[in-house]
Amino acid sequence: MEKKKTVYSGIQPTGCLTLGNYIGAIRNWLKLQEELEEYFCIYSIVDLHALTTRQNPALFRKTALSFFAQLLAVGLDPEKSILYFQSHVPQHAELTWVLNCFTYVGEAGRMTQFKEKSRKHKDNINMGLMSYPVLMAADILLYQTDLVPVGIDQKQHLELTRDIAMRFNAAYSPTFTIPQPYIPKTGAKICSLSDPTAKMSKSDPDENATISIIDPPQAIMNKIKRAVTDCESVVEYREGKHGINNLLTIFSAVSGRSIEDIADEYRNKGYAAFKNAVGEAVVEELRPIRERYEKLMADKEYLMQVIRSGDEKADRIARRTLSKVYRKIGLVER
Ligand code: ATP
Ligand code: LTN
Repeated sequence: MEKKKTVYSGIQPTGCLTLGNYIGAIRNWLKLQEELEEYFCIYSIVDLHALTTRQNPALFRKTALSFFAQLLAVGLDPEKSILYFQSHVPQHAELTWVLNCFTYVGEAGRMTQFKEKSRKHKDNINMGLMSYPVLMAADILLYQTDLVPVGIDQKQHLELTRDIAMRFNAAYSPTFTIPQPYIPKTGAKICSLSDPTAKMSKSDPDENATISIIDPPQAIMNKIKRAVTDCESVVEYREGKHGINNLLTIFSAVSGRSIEDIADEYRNKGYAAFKNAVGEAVVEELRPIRERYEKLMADKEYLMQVIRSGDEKADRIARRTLSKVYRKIGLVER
């Protein structure tokens, strides 16, 4: 039998998981997790990455724990996958330092995300922002990862990871597995409800723009009712109808029905009836998730136990890779 492929991905614990994260990323994580014969999945809450922007400590701590519960609630299973906090495995920060020494300033400075974030946060262009993709490389390489499920926006970071890994392997001897991106063809992009030309993003300060997977049913219905559309009244998927296209995409993703099928049913029923149906479909998809989430949050002891167990499993693998790296570069054994 062929060796299982190691799958690794991470998500920053900022805000709540949105419908966009869920449809575009996490459902894909779940699919991979279920293919136990083929894949061994490791998913990380990358809290160190979130430090590149200033966080309120009390809120950050609370959000990160809630985030962990949300990931369990959507179906990530600690019996099947490793689920852990990046900051609890110190090897991430340690390997980042070594890999920083194998990354050129020019390369890091060319990253699109770095350039965009520098433009957006002119008052806080910190070293962490520049080293962000190197920490991501450390995440991936510590676990000898084969496949990295990410959105297209992270592809450039993955290419940098591969370059760093190949550079290291060439300078010493094969140490790191060279990872491949795994970008799902079908992963729909969900847009903001307030500005359907922009993507739905969990750090968006406009509450009406995003649906969190733990929003109460009434809030979901209201947000969808208020979603920005156009001034026509025909429900169809067409160039320029960003708001309606987005709602059709959401409806299709949560119901499993095709966009054409939905458009056929609602074409001439008016936007109000259509929005109502979208809202109900989203509420039904998210209801069991929210119920599981509430149960989990009421049992902190269980949560902490699951976290510790994930941390330990991750630590064991990370430790092996880091000691190999330290040996190869010639650090004195301790
Ligand atoms: P932030 O606002 O903190 O940047 P985000 O909501 O944009 O967060 P990320 O943490 O950047 O999300 O991404 C987590 C995962 O969710 C990635 O794999 C990304 O491709 C996916 N994702 C994020 N937003 C969307 C969206 N609107 N539609 C589909 N997938 C998305
Ligand atoms: N940078 C990624 C999150 C991330 C990640 C990773 C993804 C951090 N480390 C390792 C895959 C593998 C993002 O912004 N989506």
